Amino acid sequence: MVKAGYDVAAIAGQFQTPGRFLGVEPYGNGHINDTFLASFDQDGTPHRFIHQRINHTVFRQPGQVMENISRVTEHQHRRMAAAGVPDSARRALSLVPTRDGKTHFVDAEGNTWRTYHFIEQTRSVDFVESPRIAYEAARAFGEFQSLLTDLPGGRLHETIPDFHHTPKRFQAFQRVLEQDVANRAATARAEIDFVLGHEPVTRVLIDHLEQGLIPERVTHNDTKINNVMLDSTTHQGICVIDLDTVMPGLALYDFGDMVRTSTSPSAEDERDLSKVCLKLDLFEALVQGYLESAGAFLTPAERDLLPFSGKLITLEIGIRFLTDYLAGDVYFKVHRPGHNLDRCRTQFKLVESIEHQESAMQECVRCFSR
Ligand code: ADP
Ligand code: GN1
Ligand code: MG
Repeated sequence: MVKAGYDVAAIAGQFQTPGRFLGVEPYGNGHINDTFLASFDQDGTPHRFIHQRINHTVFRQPGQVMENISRVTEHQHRRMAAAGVPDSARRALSLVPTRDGKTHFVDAEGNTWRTYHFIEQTRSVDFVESPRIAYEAARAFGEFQSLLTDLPGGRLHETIPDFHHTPKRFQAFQRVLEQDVANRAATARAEIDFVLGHEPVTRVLIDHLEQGLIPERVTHNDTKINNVMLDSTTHQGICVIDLDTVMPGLALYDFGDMVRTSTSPSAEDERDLSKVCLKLDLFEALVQGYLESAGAFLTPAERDLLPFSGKLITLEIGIRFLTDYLAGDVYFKVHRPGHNLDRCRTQFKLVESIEHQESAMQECVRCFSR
């Protein structure tokens, strides 16, 4: 069967999946990889798997990505087994090996494929529906970071160098603006000025890191709300997914991306900007969930910067969407003309909303730290 140009049925046959192949369909709303859901039947027992093609334009060394992921997921499972965590099979991703025991399969065109067990009875959401969901997502991401504080085996590979180096993202934006290859700068004047006016903000976390004021940790680096699976019945945050960017980083960029994607009750590409704003009750739930699982290892300096981190990463991702719009939509998947510009506008509206509420956010963090 051919889907989206790939013979995913043939790919599925390369992995140690049980029973008879029933079918496969494209799945999920990710901007980067190609994700498919495959169903199998083993003597009347259904089994489902996620097959993914790693975007090798974005991840130049897919083998290193897979090395990181297998180290991280094995460690999560080891830690949970040691602690006797119930239902642990659903609480971390598990790779399905290839028929010859490898973590991934490289097809004749050079595409790298991997397979995960499908996490059953869960769902992912593209924006938060209630403080409970914000709390659960943040608790799950904090738990993920916490489990990785003692990851053995040395530093993980940097799967995308300088991924959250905001000043370098700013410089990349300047280069693309100068070239204006798609001739779009004139259509985004206000957004361009917004970025230029925020240059000083871009340095703050990297300066703190370089001055030794905040530590490097093993972090997820893509903690948007649809990268955590929630239990369909209890709504509990069950499993953190999308581990391609797990690498050395700052806990604050992870918390910041939770703020970006879980404090406004609107989609990332919402065109009605009146719907886009930081809701303090969602922020409060996020802080509570995150500190519950990550509070034990965060330093006072990291705690102080939690509200700021939300502003910074929202600015950073907005800069990346704008950069991609100006470059002609070469990085993020787009589904309509101007999609990246719409996404950028949403981010900048949220940055402004955060700027209006930074002191209330600060007070909220203080409350939970007392
Ligand atoms: P991308 O890097 O493109 O964002 P993801 O790894 O986040 O890809 O997967 C896309 C979507 O597929 C997720 O938002 C989630 O809904 C679903 N998904 C991915 N892996 C699993 C899994 N193991 N079990 C259940 N759903 C999954
Ligand atoms: C991408 O893969 P996905 O859709 O979870 C991107 C993130 C951005 C996000 C914006 C490797 O994440 O950095 O924050 O889109 N991932 C990569 O929605 O660039
Ligand atoms: Mg994803």
